[in-house]
Amino acid sequence: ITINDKPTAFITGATSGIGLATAKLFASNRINLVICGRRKKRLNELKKELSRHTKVFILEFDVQDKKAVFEAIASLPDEFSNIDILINNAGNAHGLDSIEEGNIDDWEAMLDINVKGLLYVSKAIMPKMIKNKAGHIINIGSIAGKEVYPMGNVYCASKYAVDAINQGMRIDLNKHGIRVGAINPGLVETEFSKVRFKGDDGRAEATYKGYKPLQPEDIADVIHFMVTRPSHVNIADLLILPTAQASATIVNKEL
Ligand code: NDP
Ligand code: 8X3
Repeated sequence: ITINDKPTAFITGATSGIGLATAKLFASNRINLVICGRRKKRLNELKKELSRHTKVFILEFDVQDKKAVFEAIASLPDEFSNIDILINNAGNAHGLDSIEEGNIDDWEAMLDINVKGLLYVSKAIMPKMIKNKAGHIINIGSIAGKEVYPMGNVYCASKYAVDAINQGMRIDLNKHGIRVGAINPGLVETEFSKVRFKGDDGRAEATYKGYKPLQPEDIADVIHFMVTRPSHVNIADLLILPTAQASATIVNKEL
C-alpha cells in the first residue's frame, strides 16, 4: 500500500458478494475498514470476524437516502474519518424485462442506488481526499456499462452512467492527485441474481449453471491489486470476464 502505512478503506455493499470478499481480503492485509450496508446483523457479524485482523467500523444506511448518507459519513469517528480508499460497490439489478414491460419502481431503484447512491457517497467522502491531496476511488461498473443486452435496458443505463461518472471523476479529481478507476465485471456468482429475480432462486441459480462463473474473491483480488500499485500507477478501467463468457450474451456452457 502506498497511500498510508495504515490506510482506511470505505466499502459500500460489504454485506455480500464482491464487497464482502473485498472487506475480507482488505482485513487480512491489515487495511482499516468502514463497512457499509443495510443489513445490520451481517455487518455486526462481519465486524466481529474481521476485528481479529484490523480495525472495523460499521455504517448502516441506504445509499438512496441522501440525508442518511451524509449523516452517516459525518458521524465517523476521527480514527476512521480520513478515507484513503473508497470502493463504490453497492448496487444491483432489479428485474430483467423488456423496456415496454419494465416496472417503474425497478427503474427508479436501479438509478437511485447504482447512480445517485454512488454520487451521494462520493460527494460526502471527496472533501477530505481533496484536502489530503490523496485518495483512491474504485467504482464497480459492469460489462452492462460497456454493452447493452436484451432486457438489460435500465440496468445497462445505470452502469453506463457509472462508466461516465468514473471518467468524469478521474478528469475532475486529477488536479487533486486522487486516483479513480473502474472494474467492470461480467458474470460473478453473488446474491446479484437473487435480487434481480426477486427471490426466484431457481432462476438465480440457473444464471451461474453449466460453466464456471467468476467468484467474488476473483474481483476482490483485482481490487486489492489496484490499491497496492505504486502511487504513480492508476488502473483506470478494467473489464473482467469468466473465461466462458465472451460478451454480455455469449457464454460457452461447454467449458
Ligand atoms: P450482491 O447482491 O451480492 O451485493 C450487493 C451489495 O450492495 C450488498 O452488500 C447490499 O447490501 C448492497 N446494497 C444494495 N442496495 C443497497 C442500498 N440501497 N443501500 C446500501 N447498500 C445496498 O451483489 P454483487 O456483489 O454482485 O454486487 C456488487 C456490485 O457489483 C454491484 O454494483 C453490481 O451491479 C456489480 N456487478 C455485479 C456483477 C455480478 O454478476 N454479480 C457483474 C458486474 C457488476 P445490503 O443489502 O445489506 O444493503
Ligand atoms: C452484472 C452482469 O451481465 O448480468 O452487472 O449485467 S450482467
